[in-house]
Amino acid sequence: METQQQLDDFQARIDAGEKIEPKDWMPERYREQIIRMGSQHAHSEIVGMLPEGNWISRAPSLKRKLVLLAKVQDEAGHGLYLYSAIETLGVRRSELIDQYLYGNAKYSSIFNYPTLSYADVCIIGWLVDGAAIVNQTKLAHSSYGPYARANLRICKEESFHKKQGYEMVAKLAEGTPAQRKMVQSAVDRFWWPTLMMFGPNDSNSPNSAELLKWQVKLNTNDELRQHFVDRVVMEAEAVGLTLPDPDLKFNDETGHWEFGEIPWDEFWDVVKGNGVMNRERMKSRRKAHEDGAWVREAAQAYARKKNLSREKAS
Ligand code: BYC
Repeated sequence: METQQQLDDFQARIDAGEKIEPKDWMPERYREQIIRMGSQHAHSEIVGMLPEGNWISRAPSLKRKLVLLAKVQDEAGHGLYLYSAIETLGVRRSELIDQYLYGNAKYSSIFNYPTLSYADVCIIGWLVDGAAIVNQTKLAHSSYGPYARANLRICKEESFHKKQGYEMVAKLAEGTPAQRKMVQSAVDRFWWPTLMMFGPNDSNSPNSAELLKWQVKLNTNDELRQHFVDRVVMEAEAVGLTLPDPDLKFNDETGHWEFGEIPWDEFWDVVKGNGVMNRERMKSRRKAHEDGAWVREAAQAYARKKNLSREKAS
């Protein structure tokens, strides 16, 4: 039973800006929310390797191939930092992975869109990593210590991804007419799905109130989305690309860029599993997991053997 005094003391720690660490007392609901959101974040990093991984063998030069390989590998690392952070709450990684591969855990909607050209990979670096940084820079100040620290580390790598993505976009935008057409088409296809990454509007976000009260999230979905749009409009202008929104206009009074209505029906359709690539992505991840079963078994057997010999020696 959680007493009112325990809940009040916990809230006072949060309000004072203290970090909550794994062995500290916490409400069960706080623990559940960190596990839900943090594990979804981890799954997103892992599934997020697929759209870009699709282009590793077809990158246009050795340099671009090395850059892409390193980036995709970084995303795997981000997933592992996050799983480790969430495991501190007493849940096993295998349980989290089962919920994602065979249960109903979610992952970011953005990774259910196909990468049709190499320019899509460049746009993922610029827009998708760019959106992820806006979100994760704030999550690096989240109240749960291990999750905040994982995000801090992720942000350092993610900002490098965004810069290299933008550099590739700029190169294509100043290239041949065919290259310009290819990169503009990628912007057109990825713009709205990128804005959806920030989640539903605040009025339709059931988890936000609790997460904000406990400072797991420091900003609402709409605040972060606006921050991202304000940054990206200038970046698009600088490389001569058009954002596919006729309603985009600067509001002198608010100092922000106003944008059109996000296609929410499409968002919920993708979240429910009906996006163009949902089934394909899950099929690939399940196959990779099942094909890797022998590696996990061998690693566990090795660890058991090592522990036994250590016990005998002591
Ligand atoms: N996609 O109450 P709400 C990367 C779900 S990867 C799917 O607002 P919350 C990268 C939401 O889960 C990093 N589902 O939720 C990798 C909830 O459902 P449940 C990606 C979504 O948690 C490779 C319901 O809708 N970043 O950077 O307050 C290559 C209601 O939503 C989405 C993260 O994962 C969505 N977009 O806020 C390149 C960030 N949005 O769970 C790059 C971590 C909402 O109640 N996560 N839903 O069944 C977050 O910041 C928050 O969870 C969200 C949602 C802002 C996404």
